[in-house]
Amino acid sequence: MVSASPMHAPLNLALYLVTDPEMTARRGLLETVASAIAGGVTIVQLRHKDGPARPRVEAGRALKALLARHGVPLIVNDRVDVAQAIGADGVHVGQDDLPPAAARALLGPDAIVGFSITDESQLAALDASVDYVGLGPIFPTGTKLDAAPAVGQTTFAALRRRIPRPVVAIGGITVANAASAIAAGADGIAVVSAICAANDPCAAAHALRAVVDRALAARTIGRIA
Ligand code: TZP
Ligand code: MG
Repeated sequence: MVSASPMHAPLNLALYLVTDPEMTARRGLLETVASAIAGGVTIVQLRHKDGPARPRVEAGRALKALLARHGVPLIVNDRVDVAQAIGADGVHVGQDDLPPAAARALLGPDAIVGFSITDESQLAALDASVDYVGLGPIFPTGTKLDAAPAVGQTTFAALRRRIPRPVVAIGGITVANAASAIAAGADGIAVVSAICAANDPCAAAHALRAVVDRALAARTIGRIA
């Protein structure tokens, strides 16, 4: 059993925006994220897979300043060193990145440490240093070319029950299927294209947030009844 010991403020994973440099290029990273925050995004991950660290750090510092004004946490994908250089709130590591415990040791007790799980074999790697899990892909996605196969709603629900942590669903989530991710036990949804590639990121975020809030409320009422 994994015991929870977060030192940071309670996490709101309801609508987790993962940025993509190409999809946000048209509008600009900061403008896209600002628009998405106005629509109701609750947490943001800077995901910038390729290229040198310097531009990533510069973009990240500007993003951190924007998010701090709105009280929205900034998570950096993969790179603990970039998270430190930016003064980000935490890091999200996958199976091939620094182990969560190493990320925690470097970033300290106040940092948010997220961890990706794509299948049952990876559940064992979950330890006390992990604050939340990104579980998926729940649905097929064209955004991450090396993504694991989509698990679907039923397998997602079974995996989720075995994770004693808040879980954010990721992969192929749109306004049409977001409610089913929450019904499968997710505490929130993480999206890239549904917001970054939207014509109006604010409207897209607003629509997603409304679906998530409704589905979370329905789950709470179901539990009470
Ligand atoms: N990890 C698993 S699926 C995925 C990541 C980063 C991409 C999700 O992108 P989209 O556009 O929301 O399907
Ligand atoms: Mg990674």
